Amino acid sequence: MPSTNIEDFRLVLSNARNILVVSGAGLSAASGIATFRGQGGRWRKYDASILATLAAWHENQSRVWQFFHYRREEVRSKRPNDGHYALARMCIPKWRQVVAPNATVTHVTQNIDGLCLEALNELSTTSGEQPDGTVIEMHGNLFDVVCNAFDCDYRAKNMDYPICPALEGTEAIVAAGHVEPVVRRADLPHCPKCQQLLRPDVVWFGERPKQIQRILEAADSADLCLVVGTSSLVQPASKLPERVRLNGGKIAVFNLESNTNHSNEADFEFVGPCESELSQILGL
Ligand code: BV8
Ligand code: ZN
Repeated sequence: MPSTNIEDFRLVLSNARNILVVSGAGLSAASGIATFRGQGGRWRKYDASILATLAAWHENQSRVWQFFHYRREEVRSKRPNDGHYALARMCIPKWRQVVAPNATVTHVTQNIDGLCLEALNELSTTSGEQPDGTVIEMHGNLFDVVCNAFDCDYRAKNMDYPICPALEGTEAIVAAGHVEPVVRRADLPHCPKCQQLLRPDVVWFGERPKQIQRILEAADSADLCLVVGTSSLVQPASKLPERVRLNGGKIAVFNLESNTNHSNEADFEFVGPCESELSQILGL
């Protein structure tokens, strides 16, 4: 049975040498971004996870780009919440040294909203301190694009609104009850380098997560894993805490609900909204 004792947790935290944080959609819920288990799991009449696949992309690039255009614009105005800032403080020496003086911190997020990095960059700027922890967006970022051509290396951050004129207003057309528009391939985003189609630079189901070797190394050297706001259903992210435990490390779960996939094997479980729980329990 996991402990809920904050003092015991903070003692483990203060002795930790390498901390792995694995976060999911629950971390961004308080920022107004729906979780996949919530209504974020559906878009128009589609199951979001079906659209986040290579098969969907090959079958209907117009629909997949409309989906990602919608999510880009959903996320664009969203801001980090206190949960993001608490984890960002774990990556900046002046705060981390207070609670985990001897620890390296690697924060692997499944989220593609960019809010973990935004919070870290913001705190680094305002504190004037360079982070000594790392944030890895293992499933990519909504505002990154990559060329669809196998022989072109173009990839870039693209904050354009809209990412291409033809996608603007597609959501409103469907919301008004009209048939889903078909955006011609020629009018979808194209690579400035080779003129082939661009795709969102996110990791779809069946695709290799980003920086997976680095992530596995961080898991193998971790003696503490914080599992924050994730249903732990998607691999390989969901297998990382177990990897830490098998190496003798400890697991602390932070989730709105109890009995998530890792609760029974967790050493600590803190049930509640991470946007308020995290900073309070971390002592940051
Ligand atoms: C891979 C980007 C090989 C895109 C995402 C059978 C057939 C085919 C494949 C598989 C299969 N079995 C397993 C697989 C592998 C597959 C997989 O796991 N499928 C699942 C469905 C079974 N995985 C893959 O394909 C991965 N690739 O395995 O490649 C490989 C592996 C290693 C090395 C080399 C090669 C790629 C998976 C990536 C998919 N892309 N996102 C996009 O978003 O469009 S996944 C997407 O869904 C998210 O990124 C995230 O990972 C996942 C959603 O999960 P959560 O983040 O946990 O969100 P969820 O809503 O589920 O839960 C929210 C939680 O928060 C809840 O617990 C809730 O209680 C809590 N919460 C809510 N509010 C709060 C809160 N907690 C605290 N505070 C709150 N306020
Ligand atoms: Zn190209």
